[in-house]
Amino acid sequence: MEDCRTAYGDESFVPITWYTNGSLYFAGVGTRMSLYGVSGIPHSVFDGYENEIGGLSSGSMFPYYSPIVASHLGHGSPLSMNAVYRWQSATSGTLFVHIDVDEDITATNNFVHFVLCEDGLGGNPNLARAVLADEAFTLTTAGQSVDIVRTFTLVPPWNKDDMNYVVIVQTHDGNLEVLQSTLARPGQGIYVTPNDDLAATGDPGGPYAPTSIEYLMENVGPSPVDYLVTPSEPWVSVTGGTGTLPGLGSTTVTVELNMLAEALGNGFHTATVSFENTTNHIGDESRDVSVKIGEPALIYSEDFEANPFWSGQIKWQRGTPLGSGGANGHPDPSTAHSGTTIYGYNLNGDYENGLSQKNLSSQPFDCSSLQGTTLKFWRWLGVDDPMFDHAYVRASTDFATWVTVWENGKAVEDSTWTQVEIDISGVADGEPLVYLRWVMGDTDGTNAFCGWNIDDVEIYGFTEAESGVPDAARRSAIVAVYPNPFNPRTTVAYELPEQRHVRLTLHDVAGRLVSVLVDADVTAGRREAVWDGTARDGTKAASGVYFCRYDDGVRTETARMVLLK
Ligand SMILES: [Ca+2]
Ligand SMILES: [Ca+2]
Ligand SMILES: [Ca+2]
Repeated sequence: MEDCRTAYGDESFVPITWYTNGSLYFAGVGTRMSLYGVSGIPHSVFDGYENEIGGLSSGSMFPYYSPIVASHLGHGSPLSMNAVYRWQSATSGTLFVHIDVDEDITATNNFVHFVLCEDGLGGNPNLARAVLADEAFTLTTAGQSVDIVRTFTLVPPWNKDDMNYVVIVQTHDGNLEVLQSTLARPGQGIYVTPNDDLAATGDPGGPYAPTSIEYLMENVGPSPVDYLVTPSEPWVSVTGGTGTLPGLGSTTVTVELNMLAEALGNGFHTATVSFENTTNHIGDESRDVSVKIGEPALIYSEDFEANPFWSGQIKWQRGTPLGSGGANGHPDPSTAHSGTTIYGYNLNGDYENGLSQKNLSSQPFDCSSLQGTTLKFWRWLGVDDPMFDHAYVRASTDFATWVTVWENGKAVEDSTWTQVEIDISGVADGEPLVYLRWVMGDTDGTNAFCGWNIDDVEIYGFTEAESGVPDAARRSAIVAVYPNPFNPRTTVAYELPEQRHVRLTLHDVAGRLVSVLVDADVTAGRREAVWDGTARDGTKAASGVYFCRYDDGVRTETARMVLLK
């Protein structure tokens, strides 16, 4: 962790000072406060602790507080922070703040503060003009991150050229430690909203829903940038994906599934769309596109007729239900849902009063290739209102942290086997180890019910779809496209092991046929086809992304190519 004091020297630290009253009051901080940062250095301007202090550098309190500040400057910060601002108009702007947690945070009751400061105000450096609405900062674990946005307006006579935008993360408990602060720098590059991906579902052959999503791409800096938005798969189209954005300009980009998506097979298909700032790549980002086609497949089923070696605490038992209990609600079932065997909490009657949570834990399920993972099972449950007694279903990927995926929202009094379906995709999708747990309890001191009985546990999911091409045939048919990007001429090299009828076609991002390069019987070996940038109708093709599709009846393959004029 860098020590700013060592890195920049004491003389680099300038006070950011504000007299807090009225709108400038920080709850829990007091009435006067100042901070020290490195003038003009946008990142990690404050690398250390800061306590509540007061006074200008020329003020009477400064000699007293300055050594306190200096003594704290060597502490490392658990956060790194990056803030930019941009203008929507002459006087209104937006702050974009990204905070990464680098080390676990023990400080509590933390907030992000946004302070608008002005140099030269009353002859002082960095005096605060205004404080924007605080944001509770709840992250505590290394690896977490958050994005925060604030809009602000300058009020006359504030001097725009002298304004500084300061972001501070501070605990309101204990020593009022400042965890990190930074100066926002002027925005640059592109910024894409919303953060959402296009996640579609549908039947084989379509239609799918949703089929498109609209993004706003903004140039948050003052200089023009060129941009290029490209999908990774030919079944995704981009409209408005290439051009130049003037300074502070914006454009709408539509990403949609095209007709090629209708040919996708059952399963889960993924693609990415990259938003590229081709001028300087500041702000490059991407969004995912996915299509779930058909019904999720049954991946695992457990009927408990053979011992699955699940682990049950206390009265969790695998065996034949006996139809016992039912002091409240209904008794346990007298027959299994399938075969003769189930898992139940106390196969011979009701749960205990005053019970702490008792678990039935499954063996791990491998869901690493699944999306949209769903748990289904048959339940015969008796449990009182959750004001008194509890039943849960939980899932975990490490057998340590458990996520509750179901709990009794009211009393449950099953008198028949009932199938339950629970979406566990948020926990299970893509995870190699997924544990399930049925929990009986807590229960209060009176009124016992028959408790959990479960049978025929099933896990469903969408599996990542194969291309439909056998592995042996998946070796690259298109060897190279060169040059790429190109203008206007490029060569597609391909290879085939035996004579076949080859169709080599060019499509635009909407899947429309632009040109046919090859449609002929071709002998074995490496071959080349040249495209001179002319479309079928004789016009010159526009700048943008094209897909070259190779099909020899055995193999199909698609390569991406970019025409840049
Ligand atoms: Ca069974
Ligand atoms: Ca009870
Ligand atoms: Ca029971």
